[in-house]
Order: sequence, then C-alpha cells, then structure tokens
Amino acid sequence: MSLKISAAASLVLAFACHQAIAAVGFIYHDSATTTDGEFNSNFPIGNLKNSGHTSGSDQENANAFNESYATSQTGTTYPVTITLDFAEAVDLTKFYLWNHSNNGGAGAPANGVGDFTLTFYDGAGGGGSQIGAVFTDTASAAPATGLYSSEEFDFATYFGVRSVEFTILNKQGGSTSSWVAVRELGFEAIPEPGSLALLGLGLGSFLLRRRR
Ligand SMILES: [Ca+2]
Repeated sequence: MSLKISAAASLVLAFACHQAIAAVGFIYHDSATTTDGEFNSNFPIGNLKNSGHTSGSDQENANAFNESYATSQTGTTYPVTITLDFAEAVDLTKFYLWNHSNNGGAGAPANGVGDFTLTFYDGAGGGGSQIGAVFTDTASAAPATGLYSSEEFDFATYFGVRSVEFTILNKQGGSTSSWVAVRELGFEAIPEPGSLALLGLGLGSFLLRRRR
C-alpha cells in the first residue's frame, strides 16, 4: 500500500476511525438488572437513565415528584446489586451518581446510597473476568431541595468493560432499613487508545498532504 495517501482518503480514514470509537464522554449503560426488585412499577430500574443527561454537571430537581427514581422493594435486604450492561466494550474513568433526594416530600435524602462498590467485568451481566480491583466509596446525601448535579467518583481507567456491578452496601448513615433509591447514574468513557492513534494517523496524513 502506498504511503502517499490522498487527502480525501485521509479524511475518510479519520472519519472511519472516529466512527469506530464506540462511546466517549458521558455515557449511560445500555441496560440494567437488579437482584432486589422494585418498590412498584412507578420506580423501575429503567429510571436510572431516564433524564437524558449529557454530562455529570446536568441537574436534577430535588423538589420534583416525577417518579424518576429506581427504588428497591420494601423490606430490601442488603447488599442491593444492580448490574449495568454495555452493548460494546467501553473504557471507563469516572462514575456519576445523582443520589436519591426528597422526591417532593414523599421520600428523603436519607434513603439514598451510602457505602457502595463498583466491580468491572469484561463479559455481559457480570460475567467473564473481573477487570482490576473493586472500587469502593461512600456517596454523599443529595440536597433535600433545589437543583443538584451528580457526585463524581474518579478512578484509574477500567479498560474493555462490558458490565459493571453496582453494589449498594447500605443507605445514608449506614442504615439498612428498607428501600434504597437512586435518581440517575452514568459514567465517563474515554477513547480506546488504538482508535485514538488511528484517528491521529488519519488526521496527520491529511495535514501532511495540505503542507505539500
Ligand atoms: Ca432517573
């Protein structure tokens, strides 16, 4: 193959490489399941991604009773495990959590997540091999009123993730009394190193052509 790639071909290559990057920036999981059921059909697991956020800075309204939470069943036994699946392998470097809030007075921030872990797998549904070490942290309570952004949890990148087990060990203050709720969650994905290198190669050859 000739190294004299035409400018047009370079652009096509760059575009093709860009398209090959599965998911970058703020992303939601593609599907989710939980071992602990739901409070009722108004608070299904699908509510973890029903706000249409595009960044962790996007805000939820603590005052709104809009049935936008995923809530485990009454009499929940802990830990509560939520398995988040991705249709394609992604490289994750940050977790965004919009914890449970007041829900217009019907609930309270105390019913939000307390201690939790994230376990990353290279197979779907918590299958395949575990990637790296388990991430452990404690979530802050959401405000009882007003607008609020996500709480961000940074970690060294987990590469090639197909599923994440989000394990809620307890609620705010360490309580394990009945149900726990989450308003919304997401992740930050970075480009695969290979895709980024190819994108650079494509753009680089295009710029080289322009300089001649
Ligand atoms: Ca939601």
